[in-house]
Amino acid sequence: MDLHAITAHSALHAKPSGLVLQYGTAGFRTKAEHLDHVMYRMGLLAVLRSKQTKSTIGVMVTASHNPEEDNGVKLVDPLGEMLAPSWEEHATSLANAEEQDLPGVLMDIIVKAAVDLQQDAFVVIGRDTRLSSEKLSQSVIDGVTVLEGQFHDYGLVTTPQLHYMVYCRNTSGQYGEATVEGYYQKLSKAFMELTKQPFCSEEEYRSLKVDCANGIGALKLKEMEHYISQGLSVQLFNDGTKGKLNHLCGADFVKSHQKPPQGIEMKSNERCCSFDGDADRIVYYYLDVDGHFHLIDGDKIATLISRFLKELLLEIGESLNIGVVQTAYANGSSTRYLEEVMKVPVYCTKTGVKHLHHKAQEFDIGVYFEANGHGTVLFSKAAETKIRQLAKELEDEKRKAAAKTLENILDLFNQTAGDAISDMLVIEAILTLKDLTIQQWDALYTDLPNRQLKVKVADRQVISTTDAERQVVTPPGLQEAISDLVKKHKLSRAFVRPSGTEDIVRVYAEADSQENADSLARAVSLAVFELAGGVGEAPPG
Ligand code: G16
Repeated sequence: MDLHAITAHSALHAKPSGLVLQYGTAGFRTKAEHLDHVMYRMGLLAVLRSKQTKSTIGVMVTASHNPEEDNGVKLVDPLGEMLAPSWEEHATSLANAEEQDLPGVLMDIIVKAAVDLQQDAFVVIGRDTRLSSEKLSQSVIDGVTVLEGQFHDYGLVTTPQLHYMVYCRNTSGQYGEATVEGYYQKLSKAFMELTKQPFCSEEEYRSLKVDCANGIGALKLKEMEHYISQGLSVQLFNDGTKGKLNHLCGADFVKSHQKPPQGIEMKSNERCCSFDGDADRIVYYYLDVDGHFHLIDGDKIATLISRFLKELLLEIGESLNIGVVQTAYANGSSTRYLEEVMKVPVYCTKTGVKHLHHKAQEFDIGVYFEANGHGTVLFSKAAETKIRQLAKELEDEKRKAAAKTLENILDLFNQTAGDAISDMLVIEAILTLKDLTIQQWDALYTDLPNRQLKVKVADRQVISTTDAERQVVTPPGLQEAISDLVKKHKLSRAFVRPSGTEDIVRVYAEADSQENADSLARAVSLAVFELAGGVGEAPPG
């Protein structure tokens, strides 16, 4: 390891003195102009992680749902999952080391993590469509090469595509071929198998309107379109040709504002969906005949999928256990429906797919979705083997067909991370197979009215939480204030937490009517502003 070269190159990616950043919910995120040093250093760190795990590691340059001016970076671990928590700490200390301390901090990580420097390293890199992403990914490459790591730059890919590449490479292609083409082929093969099955109804030609948030999802869906066109016709909106990334469109906008994105033409009862900026989230929606907007979020996606999987298992006559993982944002009605009607166990974790993913690994089939549309389904190795065996060996034709369907669903999910394209195809396949309209899906249960707001405070870290973020610990008095406000409404619930991707505090409230949910959210926002050091104009209480 050439410490001299490391410091010399670091000077070209100098850290703004005093700047402190945290590896947050999904890596580092802030204004793009503050991230050059972080990118270089994450290149260095990826090489160390690769040497330590003797595996390919991924580095994705994206700020996903954040505004165009932001950017970010996250590391992808060997099985395509998020970086291990102990390495998040290394990432934070490396990103925050002042220039002169960089060699020392690097050596410290090497010793603590027992990295064998003689080992080879391989890093794969991807980026989203932000203007800043290309230059920042060059800085990652600089970090990788100065530590003599080898790399492959996939260029423009969705975040879940990069996760997929990492997993493919570390399983010697068993999970799929580690190319964008291989990704399209794997998914489209499973999708076409599912939608051509003889027990599909003679449905009208299936078409779907997709809002691509003016992001990478548009490019990739265009590339994929012809692979799936026999089963699904997609019409793309906000494809990046004119609008701004995530601006008044995309899954995060639609979910948090509970209204359609700009730039999409919606007729009543048409199925529409939105991706987010790096295509790892998806939400569905439609307008009813009276012009009312209906949002079908991650909770309802999880419900549709778990119901379908349960029914399939029943048909096959196999008792694999299914668990559903949600966060505090899950609508109370969804949790009740899953537990009481569907009788599936539901668990709540902290926000961030890394937490949900981890919990979902405890089941034969772990379904996890955040309400914002970020999620997937994990099948344990044993469950996968069993399903493939049943699909091959069952003699009863009906049971065998159900097992084959389950096998294709398993192949259609991106099991490394939430993936808007993969989730969309799973949902479309389920709706086709069950002959369900979007209205019938929506009618599974009725969401409790809810509202999400953001509050700006001087330092969002003054808020700490417990109980999967449902209770505030600090600052003193805030939880009591929230609990008192919640008591004023029926069927109500509220919580606050510091965002791990934006410099704000998030407020969530639900209640028996939209008016009450709105008024509770506003009152809680005011309490946050007053007790947690709000800045700027106070929110209307
Ligand atoms: C990221 C995470 C999600 C999380 C979201 C919001 O999404 O991957 O798990 O729900 O941020 O996090 P927070 O509330 O902490 O800001 P994305 O799509 O932006 O990568």
